Amino acid sequence: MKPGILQLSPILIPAINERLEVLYNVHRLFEQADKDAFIREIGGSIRGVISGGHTGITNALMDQLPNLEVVAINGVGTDAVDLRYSRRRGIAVTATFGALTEDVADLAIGLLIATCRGVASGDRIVRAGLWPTHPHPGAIPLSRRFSGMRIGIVGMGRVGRAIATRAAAFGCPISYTDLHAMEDLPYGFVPDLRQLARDSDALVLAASADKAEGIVDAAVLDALGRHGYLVNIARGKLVNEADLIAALEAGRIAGAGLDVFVDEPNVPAQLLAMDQVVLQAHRASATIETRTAMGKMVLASLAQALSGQRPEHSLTT
Ligand code: 8YV
Repeated sequence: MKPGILQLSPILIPAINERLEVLYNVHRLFEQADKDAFIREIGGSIRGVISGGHTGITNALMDQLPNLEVVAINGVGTDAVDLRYSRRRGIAVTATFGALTEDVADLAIGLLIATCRGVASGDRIVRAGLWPTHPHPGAIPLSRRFSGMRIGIVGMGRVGRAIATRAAAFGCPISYTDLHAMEDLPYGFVPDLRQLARDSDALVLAASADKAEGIVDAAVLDALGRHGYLVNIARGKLVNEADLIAALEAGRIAGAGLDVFVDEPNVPAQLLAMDQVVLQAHRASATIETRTAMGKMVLASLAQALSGQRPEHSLTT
């Protein structure tokens, strides 16, 4: 009999789904109307789970899967899976490290340029037929230059480093903060986040959310200042969203490019109404290339764990 796999969120690459179907008895929880009844029915047969990065899996659900051997996270964030609990139960938790670095860094740069150059607001002006009314009020305001901007990166992991490489090619001086300075990097290390914000024209969040909730608060935003931009391609909860909204509303920062939010997929109404904010639906890793690479890593992790090997990218076993 094929091992039972519980899939918690969709995978949009047909070839990956086909391969999963060939190898496993795949149960798609997101397609079920009565999820509790479904888990009661098939929970005992589940040996592997595929979860999203930011959606993860609760301990309550893992409790209902007594034969669970592996949680393969289709992403790099491990903040939504309790690693300590998984370790205690001997469950391997794997992630797709390295697979999404380039695309996430690309979108960070895209959001930086879109935000400071007013790409989305410019698009809205053209679509609304306001271009011919220029220079009347409501027409096209000047934007800000990206090349040469001082960029402060929060979190110098794989993604942070890839953002730095790209921004450096635009002539941007780079500084960063992390738990410690990294000797192999040519960029300035600023231990204090508020100081980093003060020294930067744009702050880019690329940190893991573990133990870092709400680190970007009113004080950090005020340090960034009224000409400063915030870009977040990491986790919404790194930012105190109420403080961010207040700072944007009052013009205490210039704008924000956001791919992630505290309560996805719900985006605060105030942000939706702001012209100086560029919004994305948590899709920095959502390219065919990256999602294919991620899917292949998920397949490899499941195969390794369910054949009794230690998965190459396990964090817990
Ligand atoms: C994905 C992510 O959107 O890697 C992560 O942690 O948040 C994103 O890459 C998500 O994991 C898709 O399942």
